[in-house]
This record gives sequence, C-alpha cells and structure tokens, in this order.
Amino acid sequence: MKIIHTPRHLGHSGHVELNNGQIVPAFEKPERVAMILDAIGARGLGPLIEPTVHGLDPLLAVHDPAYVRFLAQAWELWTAEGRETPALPSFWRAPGMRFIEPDAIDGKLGHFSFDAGCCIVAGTWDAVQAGADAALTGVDLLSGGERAAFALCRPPGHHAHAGTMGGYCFINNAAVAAQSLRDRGAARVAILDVDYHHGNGTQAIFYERGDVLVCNIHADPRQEFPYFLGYADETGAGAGEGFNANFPLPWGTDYEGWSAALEAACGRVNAFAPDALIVSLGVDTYKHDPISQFRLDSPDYLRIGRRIAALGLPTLFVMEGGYAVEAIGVNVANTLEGFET
Ligand code: Q9C
Ligand code: ZN
Repeated sequence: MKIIHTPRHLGHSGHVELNNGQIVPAFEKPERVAMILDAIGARGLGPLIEPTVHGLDPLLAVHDPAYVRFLAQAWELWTAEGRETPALPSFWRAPGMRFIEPDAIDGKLGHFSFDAGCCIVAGTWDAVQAGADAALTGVDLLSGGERAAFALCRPPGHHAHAGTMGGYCFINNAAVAAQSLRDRGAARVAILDVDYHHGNGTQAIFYERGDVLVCNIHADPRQEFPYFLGYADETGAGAGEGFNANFPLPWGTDYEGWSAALEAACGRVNAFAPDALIVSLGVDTYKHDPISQFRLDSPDYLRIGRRIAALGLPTLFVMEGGYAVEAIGVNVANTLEGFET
C-alpha cells in the first residue's frame, strides 16, 4: 500500500512536555518517523509518496476557525514577547470562569489546550498542516479506488478537539479524513482507534452524528490519560446516539484481553456497514512503551493487521501514538504487513 510521508514533520522538533512534574524532551519526537521509515523500507512495504497540498478548508470542516487561526499565529505571537523557548501552555480555566479567547498569547495557549503536552515551536504549524495533507492524500487514494493507504502523520491527531489541542495533537487528522470522505460522497465512515489512549478529540467531534461511527479501544480513563473522556457509558448523543463505542481496558492488558475488545469493535464496524474505514493507528499498546501500561508484543500487530483487513473495507491507516522508538517501526510495519497478507 502507498505510504504518505513528508520530511516537513521535522519542523516539529526540539519541543518539550510536562511529565512527572518536570519539563522533559517530548516523547513524541521526530525519530519515531525515522524508525517507521526504516522498518517499512526493510520490509519492502510502500511505495512512499509525498502528500499534496489541500489547503485549510478540509481542516475548517471539523475545526473552529478561531482555533485554526490561533495555531497559525501562535509562534509569531509567542516570539513577539521576546521568547524563543518552546511555547507550552500552563494556564487553564476552571468551571465557573469565562469562555473567552484572551489577547495575550499565554491566555490563548490555555484557552485552546487541555494539557501541557502540546508544545509549539517555529515549525509546528507547517508540520501539522503537512500531516493533515498526508491524511487527505490518503483520502484521495481511497476515493481513487485504492484498497488501503497509510498516512504517516506526525504530530498525531486523535486527542485534538474541534477547538482544543492536547496529548501531542493539534489537528485531528483522522477526523479531517473522515469528514473529507463524507464530503466526497461516502454515506457512512467508521473510525477504529487502536491507540493506547482514548481518542477523545475524535469522539467529541462526531459525538452527535450518526454518519461517522467511532470505536475506541484504550486504557481505562479512570487510570489513564485523557482521564475525563473515554468511559464505556459514552455511546453518542442526539442523532449520534448508538454511534460511539468505547472499550476501556485495565492497565496490564495483554493481547488476549485486547483482542477480545478488537473483536467486539470489529463487530460494531461490520454492523454499521461503512463505505470506508479509518484506523487511528497507535502502537503505544506495546509492552515496552515508556508512557503506557498494556502488554502487546510485536507479533501481535501482525494479527491486528489481519483482523482489520478481514473487515474487507477500503482502509486508511492514520499514524497516532507509539513512543518505544526502538520497536515502533517493527510494530507499524507488522500491522501493515498483517493487513496485506
Ligand atoms: N507521563 C498519543 O498517544 N501525556 N498521545 C501522558 C506521560 C499524554 C499521548 C503523560 C500522552 C498523550 C497520540
Ligand atoms: Zn496514545
């Protein structure tokens, strides 16, 4: 399958995050993509293609205009205050405070974020746009009749809400792709999110819609980030009632427990009979992931790929998380190879 990649992701580097009470180099780093490319090359997967430019309209189809404007201007506003350090949010509203976009960049950073995991540097916005273009190029391929494609997006996207960044995510690449498929005539699109963390942004964007089914397999938010969304009783609302399915699993879950949830999620996708499937592909379910607590092993990703292929749907894989850099390439390549065999 075609793999959509551009070196423009490298603009998002040198950033930091707040982890265990300390500012540390971000776990979500450029080497992740280098390792995936190495494994893909070694495995003979591909070919690699560059994304084409799709502009801001498909992003604005799921994101708030004020938020997109903020992302485009944040670095300029931050450096206008004489700072050259990475821009990391550290102020948020509590319930009872005003929902207002302040003029000051420090206030805007809080207004448009939900954690100190999204750090903006000089090349972040360019990298983010390139990542969204990768997902949209994947949509082009599916619309052109390809069975599958892999958008090697970086930074990831599934934690980003319509107007909020968080969890290393700025633009929700999977949601942008799903909406684009709808706009190009797909009646129903399913999103299967297999990242270790709940895809809170994707869920929220489609929560009141019945045309996009969102299924999430993830660590129980009682124990794990993003903590405040991803519970099993979140089943959709309004026209979207019954079109959101969460499968929270406890820390320590291995492939046996995880694959039972995958089976259930695949059943939901099947019953929905979508025209296309988007897989939010995170491999932070891996047993040695440095920030995660599941116990999947590298060969398990071959089986995951095979099970997803058995759905028999046009499928766009969109890269999300995975922070065990030494294994991320093998785990992603295994998923894609499993899908193709
Ligand atoms: N101690 C994705 O996988 N921070 N995002 C956790 C680590 C949030 C992960 C803190 C992790 C976000 C796309
Ligand atoms: Zn994750």
